[in-house]
Amino acid sequence: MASRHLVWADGSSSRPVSRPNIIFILADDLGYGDLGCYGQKLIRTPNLDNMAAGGMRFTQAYCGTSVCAPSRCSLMTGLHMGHAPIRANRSVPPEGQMPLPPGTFTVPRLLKDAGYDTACIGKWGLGFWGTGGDPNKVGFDHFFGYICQKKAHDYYPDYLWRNGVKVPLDGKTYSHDLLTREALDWIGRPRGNPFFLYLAYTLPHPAYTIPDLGEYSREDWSEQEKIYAAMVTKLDHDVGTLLELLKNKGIHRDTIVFFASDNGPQSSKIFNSTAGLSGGKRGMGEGSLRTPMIVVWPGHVPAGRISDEPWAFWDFLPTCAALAGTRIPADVQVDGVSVLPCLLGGNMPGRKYFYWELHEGPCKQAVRFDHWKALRNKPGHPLSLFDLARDPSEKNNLAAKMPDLAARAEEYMKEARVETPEWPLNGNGMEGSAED
Ligand SMILES: [Ca+2]
Repeated sequence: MASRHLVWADGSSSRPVSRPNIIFILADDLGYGDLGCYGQKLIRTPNLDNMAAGGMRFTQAYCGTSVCAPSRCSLMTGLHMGHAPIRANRSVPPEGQMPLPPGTFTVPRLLKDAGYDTACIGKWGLGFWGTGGDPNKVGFDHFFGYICQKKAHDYYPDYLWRNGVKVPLDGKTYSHDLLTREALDWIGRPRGNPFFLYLAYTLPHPAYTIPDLGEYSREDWSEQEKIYAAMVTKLDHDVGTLLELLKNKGIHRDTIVFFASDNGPQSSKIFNSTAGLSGGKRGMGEGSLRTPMIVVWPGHVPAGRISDEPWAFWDFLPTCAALAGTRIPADVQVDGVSVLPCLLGGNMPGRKYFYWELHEGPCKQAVRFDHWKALRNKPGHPLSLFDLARDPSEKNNLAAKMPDLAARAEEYMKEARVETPEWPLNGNGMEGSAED
């Protein structure tokens, strides 16, 4: 780590921040309420609960939107759904999804240019090899996993990809285990630079399948419920393994680790996967958009702190810029702000609003400002307005009672978005094939 410099993080008081390694672990379709530390009673997640105890746990952190590709697009580009180039899941033959446009500025580009070693391991879904969204073109030195998110439904694939080369498999190996092995190997490589690992796990997204039900085999639940619980617990176990490796290598104090999910859960009623919040995958409710968010960095991020300050996936890019002591190029538009001051124990920077949309069927929109949340499931329909401070489950629509706030929300929804030929507000959103 000889090449590290000490830099001052934006907004930090007096402590210099050395350019840490950055790991973002992304779960797939994991609900806000699926972890013990977020109130889960049936599924056991001791490692993530410990992680939260050793760092910060956010109770109002948000995904980019409520399905895979656009949410990940927001995470990688620092853009919310009013500006993001990808605002729905769209398959593109022969394999993969609608690609990031050529030249899109991304987190791996930012960190690569700042001298980081960079890897994406897991599920990509932002463009096939050779397109503008080719992982190796957007700044990742190393890629291993599924280039196509649809292929990621298969946990026993015939192949995965490593840097544009097909890696044939026997079709009998649980792919999650390969992703974990690759991540541990890559972290363990000797290097002189800090590193960024985007570990985009596929658990607990369907297909529901797992080699071993483990501690849930005797539960009086449906087979699918037992598998779902075992998938979440397996994910938890391997997050624990990764954190243990950082400790064993003595680099845990030099590494900031984020854990989140890309969108709300698909079902799993017995588990109360949204912790009582409304909506799930593909919606605009708090249960659709809120993610568990845990951040650890021993000695820097306060241990055991729980924060109800909202922030969102599009803040990750500017936060990485602050962590790496680098600047976002002046010609790059970013919607997020660095949340590093808050992660270091200070205040969360203020902002006007958070904005989401989704183009699968008629365009859905949501906006949050202060503790107010407005959403609309179809263009032209009246919006609903909720007071999240009193009504986090979004049951009591106040739009008629509070027309001034509803009008403000309406104004923000207009202001936040740029109409493009790809993503017209009044389009049907179904051009190409929608998918998970
Ligand atoms: Ca997902």
